[in-house]
Amino acid sequence: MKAVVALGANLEIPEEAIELALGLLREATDVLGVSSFYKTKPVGGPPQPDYVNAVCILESDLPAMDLLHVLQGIEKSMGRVRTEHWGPRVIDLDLITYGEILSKDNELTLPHPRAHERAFVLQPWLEIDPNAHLITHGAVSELLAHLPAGQ
Ligand code: A4P
Ligand code: MG
Repeated sequence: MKAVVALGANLEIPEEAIELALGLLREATDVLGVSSFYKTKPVGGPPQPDYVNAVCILESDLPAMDLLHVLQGIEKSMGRVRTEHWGPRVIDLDLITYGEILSKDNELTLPHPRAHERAFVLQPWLEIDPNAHLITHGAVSELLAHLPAGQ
């Protein structure tokens, strides 16, 4: 099944953190495509450095929860320490969609509950899949066109 994974980093050298996370993802799954890296202003949270964001599309046979655990394992191996909600991070890996799975579980909500309102996810996703759509909210191109500034 195809998964869309969003990567974000805003500590140390963010581009290197994203490259490293992509390398680790390639060891665990079949990465089909990677967007450019986007420099973005932080959305929410405390004052913090700008982010680098990217999106990749991968193919995996893992059950959804196992794929989430792969992402969390990579975060952990890269030294992610969870302190403040929406605070700065060495690396953040979010599962945006996985096939057509719908889940309202707090541990794994699919599609990701905030993806539809975040330019730093939608823009790189659209770059690598012009037909991208969110089963809950529709075409990514439309969502992006109607986002308020600063998201
Ligand atoms: N969780 C539930 N669903 C998912 C999912 N689809 N993918 C749970 C990943 N995790 C999911 O995540 C908190 C909990 O969400 C986990 O226990 C997991 O089981 P976290 O990564 O520990 O915490 P977080 O990232 O601080 O929270 P969250 O809610 O993922 O934050 P967001 O919404 O991802 O926002 N600004 C810019 N420019 N770029 C960014 O990348 N990122 C954030 C984080 C804020 N502002 C940003 C950026
Ligand atoms: Mg996260």
